[in-house]
Amino acid sequence: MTESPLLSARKNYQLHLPEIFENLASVCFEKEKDTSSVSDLEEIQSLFPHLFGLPLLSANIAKDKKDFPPFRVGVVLSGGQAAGGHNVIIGLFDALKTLNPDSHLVGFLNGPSGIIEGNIHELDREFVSSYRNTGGFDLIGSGRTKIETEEQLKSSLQTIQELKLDGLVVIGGDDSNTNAVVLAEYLVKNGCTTKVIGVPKTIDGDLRNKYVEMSFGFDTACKTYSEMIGNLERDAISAKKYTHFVKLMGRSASHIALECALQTHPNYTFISEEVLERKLTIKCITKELADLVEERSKMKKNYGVILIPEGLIEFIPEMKSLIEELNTLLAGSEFTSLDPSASIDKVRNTLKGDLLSTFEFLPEGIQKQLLLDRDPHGNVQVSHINTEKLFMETVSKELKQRDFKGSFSPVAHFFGYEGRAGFPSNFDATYCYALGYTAAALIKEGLSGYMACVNHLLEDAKKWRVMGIPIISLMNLEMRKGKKKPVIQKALVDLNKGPFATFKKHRKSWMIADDYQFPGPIQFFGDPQITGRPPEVLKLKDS
Ligand code: FBP
Repeated sequence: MTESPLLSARKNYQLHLPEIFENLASVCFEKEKDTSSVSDLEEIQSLFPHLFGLPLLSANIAKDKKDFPPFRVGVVLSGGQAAGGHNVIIGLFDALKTLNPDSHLVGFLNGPSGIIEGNIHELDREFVSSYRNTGGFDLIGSGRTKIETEEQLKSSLQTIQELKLDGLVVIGGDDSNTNAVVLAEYLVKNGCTTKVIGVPKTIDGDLRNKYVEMSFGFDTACKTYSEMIGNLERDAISAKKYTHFVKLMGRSASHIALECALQTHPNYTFISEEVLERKLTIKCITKELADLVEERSKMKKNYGVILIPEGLIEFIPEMKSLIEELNTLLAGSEFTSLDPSASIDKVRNTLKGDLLSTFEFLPEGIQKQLLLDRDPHGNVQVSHINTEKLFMETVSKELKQRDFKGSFSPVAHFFGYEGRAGFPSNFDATYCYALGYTAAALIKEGLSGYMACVNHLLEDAKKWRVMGIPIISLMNLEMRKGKKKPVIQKALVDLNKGPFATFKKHRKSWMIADDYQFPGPIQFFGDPQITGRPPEVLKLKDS
């Protein structure tokens, strides 16, 4: 099959690197400051005695230039797809070959299970280059296996030793980077010198802090969704008959919904963190939406666009308590072999008081979705819960009770998987290539338990700053599968500043005035200031 003209053009897109990498062999890392963990210091130190307290590092150029022996490095893609992952691998490959042309890069197939099982693919230039600037993770595949049992850790160690790896790069989100540091600690404890480096990936945008300004994939996902939301808005003002309920991917935090709202100005956008702060119940949310539909209808606007972050369900206080209780119940052995209907009955017989009333209030479809298996990291699979349909149903009922005379024709959408594998934006493509180089630089300096970090992202790529962040410095203890576990703390939307404040200032006028914006498809060609433009939330972060 012939390549599409766009695919050919994308493969030739020229990637720029931070200036410091012009001299990769001389890149060294200098201490910025000491670190500990976000909280639970004692417990986390006892779990990671070898890697706790590593310093925060920033890259510099050493005076002397060293020669390096060939490196042997393994790379794994972990968790959900995020556009740009292929460029991390290509950046890593190019950097290792620059350090020594005889270096080897092996890919672990289909996620962390590839490490446990020793399932690898030796990567060569021709093969990796054919994936340059493409989306998805099909170069080596991905998976969600959590390396946690002694047996899994032992098998991983064995694979790493058999392959004689100098380094292992784990490209993943908060849970996968947690996985990376657990493995790094295990390797040190067992006298293995292989260095483990994490790379911040996730469309959710919640792997973020003072230094990691953005996880890769977020920009492409938001631009993809914003194109589609803009199209729906155009459709809505053309036909004037549908109210579109759009659920947007992004497991917990509402960064994606906020970014898409800033790009497209829909009539209503839920920000889960605010719903939690305002302690909104399903009833309150339903009332607010019904009020909006009525008000717009009075102005003959029987249409609209509403954005719902997929994590919303976990932030509604009554649902949060219910989900926490269900997580604990489902972790119990008596639930493991039950079919969905039997599970619903058992849950009904076990829950009490308010928790039972909340559960009973939900449509049966949602009840079943809440009982689906948790992912290997213990997360509720919110992408499978039809929150948009839940609110379409409750708002319809509410309007009937109010004897609403206008017309309300809701249409459900879920924009999720289609945002994770498209061609990376110029921003993500360039950022990822630099992250791959950073991972190689950290390994060559013999560092382990670090996350590759490239920041100052609002500046020209040449001026981006390169750092190493100790993964443990991002960790706290959280309840997972009924037990306290060390995990990277998710960054939620900050309700006190920046992007949210801008959104809050304008949202009232967007409710009624139809200030819809139509960003159109991702721009790949033209003025680099426009095509390389990073997400709005990053631009507004310090405002
Ligand atoms: P990561 O945290 O692994 O990056 O994945 C994020 C995500 O895309 C969420 O937005 C979504 O809820 C989830 O993955 C879907 O998971 P799956 O691909 O297993 O259905």
